[in-house]
Order: sequence, then structure tokens, then C-alpha cells
Amino acid sequence: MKNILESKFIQEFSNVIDRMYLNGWDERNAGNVSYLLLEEELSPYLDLSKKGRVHQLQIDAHKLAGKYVLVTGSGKYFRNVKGNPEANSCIIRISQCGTHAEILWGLKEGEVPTSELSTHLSSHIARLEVDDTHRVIIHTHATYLNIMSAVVDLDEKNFTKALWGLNTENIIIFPEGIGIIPWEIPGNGLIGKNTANKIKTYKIVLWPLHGVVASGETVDSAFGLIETVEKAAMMYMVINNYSNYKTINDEELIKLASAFKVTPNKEFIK
Ligand code: 2HA
Ligand code: ZN
Repeated sequence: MKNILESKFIQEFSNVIDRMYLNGWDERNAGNVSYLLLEEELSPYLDLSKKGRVHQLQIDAHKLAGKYVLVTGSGKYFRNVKGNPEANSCIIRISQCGTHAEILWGLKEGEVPTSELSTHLSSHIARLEVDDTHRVIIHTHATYLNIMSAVVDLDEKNFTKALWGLNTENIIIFPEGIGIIPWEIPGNGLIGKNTANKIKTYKIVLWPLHGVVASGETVDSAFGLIETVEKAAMMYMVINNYSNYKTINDEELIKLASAFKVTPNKEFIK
């Protein structure tokens, strides 16, 4: 077997987690990431005929039956993942009936995947229904988006247009806008269901006064989306200290969308 720590997927996963930590988004045990791995990607590194430790799931995940997921561990710190991916994350395989998963690699006996596993699995199911190339879910406590959620009306149109209006390329990168769920208790309850409902339409969903959940076909695209939206939120918070500032108007946004052949959310702009 090849050394899994040298695999592309572990490298991408740990590097992006480290980047988010260095961005100041993931203090203490904040944040969690999950990455759907293909069997052919994993098999050179792991004997997949072996059974793993059983972990009971809190949702019905039969739509992910047989899928492999690389995911951060519960209570683990992003700061430590890159130095020791095996102690801070794990690879699970979803059972055929979708009621449990097996932990095939990583984490010690008694340790379990992130407390947001239900959100991750429900969001993977939702994204795969609309995009069969989907693979990554990232939850992080992006600083300026959190600040912005404290001061701006939590209306998806209003919030999206504030972000689109400040950076020319934003409408091209997230033409569907940003989804917003009501404030909610983190963990295995309603938050996962609400996020999954939103993430079908919006690739990024805001959890007010908490963080975001973003999806992507690759680690880069999920992270790149968060960076883009976070930067616009930073601009928004800085620019609001000035009384008279310019934004990209609707006519310009429409021109941009048409030049880059994207279809912006019709509820937000016509
Ligand atoms: O795992 O970020 O939302 C820590 C969190 C929970
Ligand atoms: Zn969180």
C-alpha cells in the first residue's frame, strides 16, 4: 500500500484547512470539512476489504451508500490537522442502508467525525442531486461574513446584492447569490436540514452569527468561493465607514453576467 499521507487528497484537504486556520477563520475547534473520495483514488492507499469501527449516523444517508468521505474529527482543531491528519480526521464509508458509517482510517478508538456530520452528509446529498461532479463541503467561521450577518438585514436578495455590488467578478463567481438560514443551534438537528435545502440553489449558505457552509467540485472551488464572498464582506464592512461610496449598479451587473455567460438569480436581478 502507498503512504496515504502523501496522497493528493490528504494534501489538498490538510492544506486548505491550514489556510483557513491562518486566515483566522477557525479558532479552537471551529470549522469542519468533508471530501467525497472515489474508490479508485483511495484503493492504492487503503485495504478497502477490511471492516472499520461502526459510527451511527443521525440522518438517513442511504443516498450516499458505499461512498467514502474524508472528514475532520469532532472537537479537533484546524490548527493541528496539517501536522497530523490521521489524529484529526478520518475516512468513513457509508453503509448500504445509510444508518451508519465505518471509520476505516484516522482518529483513535472512541473518537468520532465532526458534530456537523449530518449537515455535511445532507449537503452532499443535496448537491449531488443538482451536480454529479460535486465533492466538497466546507464549514468555516469566516470573520467578515459573521460581522456582516450581525449588522445587515438577513434577506438573501439584499445581502447578495451588497456583495455583488462591491467586486466586479463576484456575480460571475456566485451568480445564484448567497443563501441564508435562520440562526440555529449547531450540531445534528435542524441546521443540517435547513442547510441542505438551501445548498441545492446556493453553493454557499450563511449561518448568521456563526459561519458559512460552501460546496464545490474541488477543494479549490469550495475554498475559492468562500474567499470571494468573505472578501466582499470585508469590503462591505470597511466601506460602510464612508458616507458616499460607489457600487456596481444593476445595469452593469447584467452586462457582466451576459459578458461571462452566467445566469444570475432571477429573484435578485432582472
Ligand atoms: O465543529 O464549527 O459548527 C465546530 C463547529 C460547529
Ligand atoms: Zn461552526
